[in-house]
Amino acid sequence: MSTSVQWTPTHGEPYRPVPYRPARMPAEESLARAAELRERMADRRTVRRFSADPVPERVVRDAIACAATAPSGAHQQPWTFVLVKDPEVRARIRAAAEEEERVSYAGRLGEEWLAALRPLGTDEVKPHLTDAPALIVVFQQRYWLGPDGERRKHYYVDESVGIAVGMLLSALHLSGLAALVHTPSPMRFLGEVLGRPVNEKAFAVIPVGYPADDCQVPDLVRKSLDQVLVEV
Ligand code: IYR
Repeated sequence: MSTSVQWTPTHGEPYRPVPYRPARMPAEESLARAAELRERMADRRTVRRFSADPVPERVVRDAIACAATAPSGAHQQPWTFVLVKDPEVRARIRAAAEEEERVSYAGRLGEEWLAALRPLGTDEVKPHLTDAPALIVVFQQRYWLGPDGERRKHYYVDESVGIAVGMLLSALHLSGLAALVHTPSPMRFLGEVLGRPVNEKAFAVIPVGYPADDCQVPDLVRKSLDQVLVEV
C-alpha cells in the first residue's frame, strides 16, 4: 500500500483573518428552530434492518460534505469517507467483519462487555452490511506525509473524526436516511479491502439506507435533560 501525500491547507503559513458576521437570528426564530431540531433528532434511531431500496446518492454526498465541515485539531481535517456501493465489495466487508465479530462474541470482548451488549441483542451476524444500499467507511488519518515524504502528526484525531461522524449521522437523519455505526474490532481488514494508504486507520462502518418494512428497534429510553445537564 502506498501513502498519498496529503494536502495541507496553508503549507504552514498563517491564515488570513476575514470578517465573520452572520446575520444574528432573532431569539424567537432560534427558539423555534432549536425546539424543532430537538424533536427531529429525538426521532433518530440506530437501524439494524435495512431495505435494499436505493437512496438518492446526492443526499449521501451532501451529508458527507456536511460532515467534512466539522472542526478539527489544527484544522487538519484528518478524515476520509469511502462510499461503498459495489455489492461485491460490501459482501467482502461483511464476510470479513463477521469473521472478526465471531471471535469477539465468542469471548474476545470479555464477559462484562458481552453482558452490556446482551440487552440490545446484537450478535456477529451483520446483514446490514449487505442489505443497506451503501456503506460509508470512515477513516482517520493519524498523520500526513510532508513534501519530503516525512510523517507529520495530526492532532486530536479521535475527537475530530468523532465530531465529523456525529455531524454525518445528524445530516443523514435530518435528510430522511437511516444509519448505524458499526465498529468491528479489529478493523484492519477495511483498509486492506478498500486499498487505503498506510496513514489511514478505519474508524467506523456506517450502513446507510431506509429501514426495512419490518424493521424493529429496541424500546430504548434516553436519559432526560436533567440527567445529562449540569448547570453551574
Ligand atoms: N463491535 C461489535 C460489538 C458491539 C459493541 C458495542 I459498544 C455496541 O454498542 C454494539 C456492538 C458489533 O458491532 O457487533
